[in-house]
Amino acid sequence: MDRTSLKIRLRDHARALGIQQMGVTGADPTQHAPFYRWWLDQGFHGEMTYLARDEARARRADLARTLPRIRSVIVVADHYPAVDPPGVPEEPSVGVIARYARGRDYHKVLAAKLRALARWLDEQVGLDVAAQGPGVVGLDHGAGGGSLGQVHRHRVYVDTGPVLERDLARRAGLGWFGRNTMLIHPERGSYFFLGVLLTTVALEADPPFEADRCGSCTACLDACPTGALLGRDEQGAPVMDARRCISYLTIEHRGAIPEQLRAAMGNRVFGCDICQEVCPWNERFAAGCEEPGYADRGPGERPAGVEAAPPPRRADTAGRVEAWHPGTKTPPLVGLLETALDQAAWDTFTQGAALRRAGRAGFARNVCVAMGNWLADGDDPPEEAVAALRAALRDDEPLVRQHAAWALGRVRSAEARAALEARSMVEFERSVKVEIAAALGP
Ligand code: B12
Ligand code: SF4
Ligand code: SF4
Repeated sequence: MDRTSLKIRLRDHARALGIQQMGVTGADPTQHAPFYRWWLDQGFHGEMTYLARDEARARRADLARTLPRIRSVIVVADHYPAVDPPGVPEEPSVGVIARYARGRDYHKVLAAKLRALARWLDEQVGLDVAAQGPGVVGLDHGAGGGSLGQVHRHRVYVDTGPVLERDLARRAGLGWFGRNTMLIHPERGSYFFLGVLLTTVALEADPPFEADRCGSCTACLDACPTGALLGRDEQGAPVMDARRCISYLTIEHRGAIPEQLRAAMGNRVFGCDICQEVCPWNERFAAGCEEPGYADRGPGERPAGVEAAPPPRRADTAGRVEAWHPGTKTPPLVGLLETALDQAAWDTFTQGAALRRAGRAGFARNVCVAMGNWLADGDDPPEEAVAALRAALRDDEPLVRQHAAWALGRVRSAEARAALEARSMVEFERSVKVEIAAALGP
C-alpha cells in the first residue's frame, strides 16, 4: 500500500473510532521555538514550570528527541459538546464548569482511541510486510531511506507530554490560531481536544493551514474578563498571559487567587470558555458530539463509561460507597462547596474526570470565590450558603479557609460577621488571619 492510500484508510479508521478530523504532518522541527522561548521569558506560564524545563523545551522543538527515526505526526481533533447557548450564564448561584470537563477525562478517552489507531497502523504495516514475503520485517513506508529490518514505533500524546499540539495541528491542516490562541477548525469551530500520534511510519503529509480567518474580529479580546489575551505580536502569533487566565487560575494555579482577579471569575469554578463562546466560528459551527463520555452529568452521576470505584478504606469515610454531588450540568454553588469539603463526595464527583486536576482544596477555593461573587451586596443571603462557607472556614486547608473568609467578608449578614470574628480568635495561619482582618474591616 502506498503512503497516500495508507493515509486515506487511516482517516477512515479514525472516523470509525469516533474521531472526526485527522491530519498528517512531517516531523520537521518547529518554527515556533523562538516564540515559545520568548513567551516563557515573559513569565506568562506562571507556575506551569513543566512547560519551561530545558529537556522538555528541547523535545518540543524537535520531536526526534522523543521518537528517534520519527517520520510522521498524525494529529486528531476529538470534539466535545458545545451544549449551552453562547453568553455568560446569568444565574450566579450556579457554578460554571468549562464544557471540556463536564464528562469523562479526555486524556483517557482520546489516548485509548489513538492507541487503537496505532494498533491498526501496525496491522497494516504488518500486512505490507507479509506481502513482501518472508524475511522482510517492519517495512518502512518512506520514499527513500527505508530501513528494512526495523520495527515501527509510535508515541501517543494527549496534553501529556512535551509536544506543541496546536502547532502540529495547524501544520497538519486542521485549522488556524485564533486571537484567543485556540486552534480553530473552519467547519467545526474550536470545541475539540487535540491528540497526537508520533510514528516512524512515513505517511503523506496534508497541506498546512495557512490562512488567518480571524480577519478584523477582536470579540475574544474584548470579552476576556481578566485581560489575559494580549493580541497578536508582530509575526502574527496570538499572545496570552496565562497568569491572568481563569482557566489557569482555577485549574493549574495552586495558591491564592489574586484578589484583583476574583470578581472577574464570576461563577466560573473550573476552566473558562468565554473567549470561545463569543467566537463567531463557534456561534456558527459548534455542535454536539458523538462521544458519550464527554457528556455532562446530573447529580450523583459518574461520567459515562466510568465504573464505580471500590469502597474507600479511610477510617473517616469507611462504609460510604457512593457520596452525593450536584453533577456538572447546572450545579448549585452550595452543593459544589459541600462536595469539595467532603473527601468521599469529592472522590466520587471527580472519579474518572479531568476535574480532579484542580485538587479538592483548589476546587473549594474556586467555589468560595464564586460564592463571594454571588452573595456580594445581597441583603438576604441564603442560610445554607452562609452555613457552607462557615464550614469552609473550618477546613483543614488554609487555602480554603482563606477564600471562605474572603467570601464571608462579601456577605452582608450578622451571622457571617460572627463566624469571621469567632474564627479570628482561634486561627493560627497568617494568610487566613490577614484575610479575616480584611474581611472584618477597620
Ligand atoms: C499550557 C496549556 C494551557 C494554559 C495556557 C494556554 C495558552 N494559550 O498557552 C492554560 C491553563 C491557560 C490553558 C487553558 C485552556 N486550554 Co490548554 N493547554 C495547554 C497545553 C498543555 C500547552 C500549551 C502551550 O504550550 N502554551 C504555550 C503557547 C506559547 O503555545 P501555544 O498555545 O501552542 O501557541 C503557539 C502559537 O502562539 C504559536 N506561534 C508562534 N509563532 C507564531 C507565529 C504565527 C504567525 C502564528 C499564527 C502562531 C505562532 O507558537 C506557539 C507554539 O506553537 C496544551 C497541550 C499541548 N501540549 O500543546 C493545552 C491545550 C492548548 N488546551 C486546550 C484547551 C481545551 C484549553 C481550554 C479551552 C480549557 C478550558 N475550557 O478552560 C483553555 C483555553 C484558554 C485559551 N484561550 O487558550 C486544548 C486546545 C484545543 C484547541 N482547539 O486549541 C489543548 C491543545 C489540549 C488538548 N490536547 O486538547 N491551557
Ligand atoms: S479562557 Fe477565559 S480568562 Fe482565559 S483567555 Fe479565554 S476568556 Fe480570558
Ligand atoms: S473571536 Fe474573533 S478574533 Fe477571537 S478567535 Fe474568534 S474569530 Fe478570531
